[in-house]
Amino acid sequence: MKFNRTIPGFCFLILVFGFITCDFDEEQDDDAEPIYSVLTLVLNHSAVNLRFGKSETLIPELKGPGSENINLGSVSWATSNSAVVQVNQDGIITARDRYYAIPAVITASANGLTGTCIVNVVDPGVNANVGASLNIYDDFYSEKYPGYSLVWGDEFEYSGKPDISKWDYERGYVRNNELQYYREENANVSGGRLVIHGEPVSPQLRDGSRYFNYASASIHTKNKYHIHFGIIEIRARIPITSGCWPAAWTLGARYQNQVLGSLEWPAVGEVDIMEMYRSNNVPNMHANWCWRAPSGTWNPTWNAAAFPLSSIALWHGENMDQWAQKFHVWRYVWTEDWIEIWLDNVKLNDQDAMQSNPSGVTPARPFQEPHFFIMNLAMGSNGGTLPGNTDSVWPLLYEVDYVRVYQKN
Ligand SMILES: [Ca+2]
Repeated sequence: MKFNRTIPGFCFLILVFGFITCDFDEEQDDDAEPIYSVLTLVLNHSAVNLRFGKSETLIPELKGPGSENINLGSVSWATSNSAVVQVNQDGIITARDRYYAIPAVITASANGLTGTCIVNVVDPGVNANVGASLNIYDDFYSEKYPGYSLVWGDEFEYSGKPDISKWDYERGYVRNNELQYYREENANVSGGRLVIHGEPVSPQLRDGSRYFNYASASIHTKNKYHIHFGIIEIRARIPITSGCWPAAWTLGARYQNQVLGSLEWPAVGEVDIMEMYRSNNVPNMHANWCWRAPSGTWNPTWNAAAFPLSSIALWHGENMDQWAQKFHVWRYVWTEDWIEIWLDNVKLNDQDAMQSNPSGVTPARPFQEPHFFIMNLAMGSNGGTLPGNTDSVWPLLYEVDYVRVYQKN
């Protein structure tokens, strides 16, 4: 994402609620038969966990008053995401995406009625080693990671400015032709949260030859705390307004670091644990890694995943605005072998931790190196067009309840 990159032209579309069960049953038990007071179209499953490549038949049935006397008629089928789960006109669904998938919603329509089934694609063979060793799939909200201890973090249970023993600031203009001027006053701690607020400013702020109509903040841990394997948890509530670009991410600790020896992006490695911005005015959640491409000092190779926020909200049965009103947990699980990015209890993307840069480039393996952590609210650029200055949406708030880092004992 960062550094004027070109957005990768592909989006992995994805899943994984199924991992939270130990035996990976392919079907969930539906609830006991409810009483239907009105004519209703129901399917034989309201939710299915389906293994990659497998199929299941959905059977529609009318329920409710007089249903026994009504012919169902022809049924038309649709899937919310054909990249994840396909459905044919006989109601047979097939799981198509291997490792990840946002749950797909299958809809049957007949007689002016619709029935739905939520389908999660599961594949317990993929990355099961990580899940088994960390035991994190059984209870997502458990704060206990067997064999791990909390080693660093900020609960933001104080008031004032972010703790300077942990955080530093980016200032002024930094990158990507973004429209905001970064300054300390736009990052504050209150109510148990870090609050980064983005806002229009007048008169303009100036950094060299650049002038800025907006102000925001970016805080980071460079030379304060460097993460080297472990689990990062971030609980946050993010703005999704057009034009905003909230992010929680890492860079190799030697990035332009006068203390450790200055290396450049993307060779140092970048991890986008959380990034939300619009593509074609559709809000997308991104989960990415990048490192250096085979040629060109500044050229990245991306392992990128993007998800329409509307689909993510659907995991919770919500629309985007409802989703954005709540806090959510991003989790970065980084072992010496493998790395995963999770949002709530769904894996968004994963990466081989041994990934190499091209021969002769330092560092040889960017995800074997310590990284520092960054949280910022960018505006414009990839974020798209901002609302007018008099819009009631201001200020844009990026609120962080906590950041926690766990490491193996
Ligand atoms: Ca807190």
